[in-house]
Amino acid sequence: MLWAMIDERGDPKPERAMAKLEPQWGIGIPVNCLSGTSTLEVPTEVVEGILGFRMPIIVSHVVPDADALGSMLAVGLGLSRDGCQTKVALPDGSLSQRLSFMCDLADIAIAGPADFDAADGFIALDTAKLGRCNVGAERKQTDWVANRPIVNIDHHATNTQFGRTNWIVSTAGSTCELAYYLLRAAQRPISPSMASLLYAGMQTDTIGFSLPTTTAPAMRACADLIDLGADVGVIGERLCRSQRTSEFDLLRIIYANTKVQEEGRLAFSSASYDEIHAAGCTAADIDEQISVPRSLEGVKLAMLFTEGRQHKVRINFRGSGEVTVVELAALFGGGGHAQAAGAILDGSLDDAMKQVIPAAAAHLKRFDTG
Ligand SMILES: [Mn+2]
Repeated sequence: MLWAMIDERGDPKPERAMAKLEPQWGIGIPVNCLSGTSTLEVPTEVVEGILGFRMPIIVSHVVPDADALGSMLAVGLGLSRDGCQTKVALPDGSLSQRLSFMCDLADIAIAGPADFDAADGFIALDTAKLGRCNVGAERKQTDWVANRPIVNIDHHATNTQFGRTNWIVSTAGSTCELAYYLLRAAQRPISPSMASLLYAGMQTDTIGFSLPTTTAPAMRACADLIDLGADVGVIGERLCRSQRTSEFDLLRIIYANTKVQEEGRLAFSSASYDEIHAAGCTAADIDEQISVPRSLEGVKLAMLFTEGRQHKVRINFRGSGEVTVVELAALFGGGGHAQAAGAILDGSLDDAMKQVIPAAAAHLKRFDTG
């Protein structure tokens, strides 16, 4: 199985030349993106790879979250300059209601069919495997890469290194954190909008700076972004306090459908195609709702089953404490991070639940100590 072969967790520490960034202390007010206080080594070939493009398309994963969108839009804006026409891949219907404000922050063109033909390469961000790239269902069936170079930048432990150049840092809390260092290493200016986009991705992928991936360097990177003009108040309001009634109604369903098993250690919920659409939502709006079953005290393994498209059931897995879930997701052809993973099953919601819940209960038992 593919997922099992790939990459252990931990810093990959590539053995190649590094463009080491040094903090520039004592130079007063930050003048540009090079004045940050947080550092991470960015492989030179990655910097050269992204700067070598003239007409790249930036790609992230299907059902893009704030980390995918933030890194894609900020890198797209950062690379746009005389002599480089950058576009982003964002097929119709793939943007959630909640995150549409992020596109409003970024004045960047969305790639159309002619752009895909003309592109001299791709930058993939926050995307664990080629098949997850958000390029549209039809294009996905084709050889859309056509031997052109891909620079692949990600923090998923299960990344398949599908790029010609790969920079995978599975210890990073977000791809936006990596994108920040990348833009600095490439000496590209970071505008206040770009800073807000990167900050939004860092905030959401660490669940509001509440996961252990919220490291001191990550917080320093956030401080740099605030210095560069990230609007913390506006981002917080848009991400945390701007739910539409449709999203709120979907949450009611997720709460009502939540069930608990295994002495309170396994919690799961679901939403059928009819329930999602009756609430006024679509598949693009499903993401954060896993936080509902996960929020119960004592839950070690949480799952969310959603049928955003008919007979396609997406399952989000979350582990806490010592419980990892990426192996469980891999049993069903999925992948992701150690404690946050996903899979998609064909068939009915009932069948998916009947198949996955017992496997999850068995998986949880492996972590029993007594
Ligand atoms: Mn991410």
